[in-house]
Amino acid sequence: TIARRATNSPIGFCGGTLLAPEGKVVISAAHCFFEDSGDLIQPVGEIVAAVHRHDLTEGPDEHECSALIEVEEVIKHPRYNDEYWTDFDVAIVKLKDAPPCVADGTGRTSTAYLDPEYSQPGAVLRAEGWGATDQNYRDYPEKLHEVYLDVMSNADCAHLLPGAISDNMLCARAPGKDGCIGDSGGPLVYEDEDGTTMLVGITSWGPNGCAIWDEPGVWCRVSEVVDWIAEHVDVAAPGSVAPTLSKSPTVAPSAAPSATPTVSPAPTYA
Ligand code: 4AZ
Repeated sequence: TIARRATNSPIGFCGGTLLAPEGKVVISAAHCFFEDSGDLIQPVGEIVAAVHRHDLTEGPDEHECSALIEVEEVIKHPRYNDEYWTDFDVAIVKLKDAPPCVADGTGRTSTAYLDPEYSQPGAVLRAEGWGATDQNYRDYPEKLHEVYLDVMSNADCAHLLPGAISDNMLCARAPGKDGCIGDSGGPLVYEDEDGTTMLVGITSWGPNGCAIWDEPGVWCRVSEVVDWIAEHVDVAAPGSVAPTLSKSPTVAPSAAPSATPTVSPAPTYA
């Protein structure tokens, strides 16, 4: 979760996704950090990323994989709010340090790769966050929540939300499930055949409340902003970073290299 340092509040104001493989970059939503005018809402020095923290009631250093990491720089998409309100709602959040359980190579803190492909209607994707769980934005969970949502076609979505849906957005819905206030910036993901987590959407906005069937939630479509992200940070493809395997048959590794992506209780996002 991404939080304000000054308030020392355990509640973050937005979600984000640690970018694989290093996890030193968080992909989040531009509107989490920038006014519509493009000015920063608050100085970068006042923003921290709380990583591997599923339960917000626990301290930020609850266990060896959790940490509060300072933010070095936040970059918004140059076309944020370009043609439509909340168009290109993506920000690159550079962290000063890599999260401990990514940096140590154990992969206990999960990261995601950017999905370069246009996600088709019918795909089922997972949204995660600590956003409101009620229609009145009063109830916020202590633990990370997840829901599975069906991707809609942009044409169907534009029919429901006329004049609001650009090609850089993706709509998804499921009965009684949605992203909501507080989930912004967080992930819309799936796991590929290898178990690699792929980021398809960035939680962005909704028309009027949450989980209203005819008013789907809207995500920034990652495939449309991959090239821009790659201009600023290293964007690896899954498998492009070869695991370091010992070639020596005489030394047994203390722990066998495993295809299992994580031993942590659940996928972890900033
Ligand atoms: C928000 O403001 C927000 N119903 C995120 C998602 C949705 C609505 C609002 C989708 O963080």
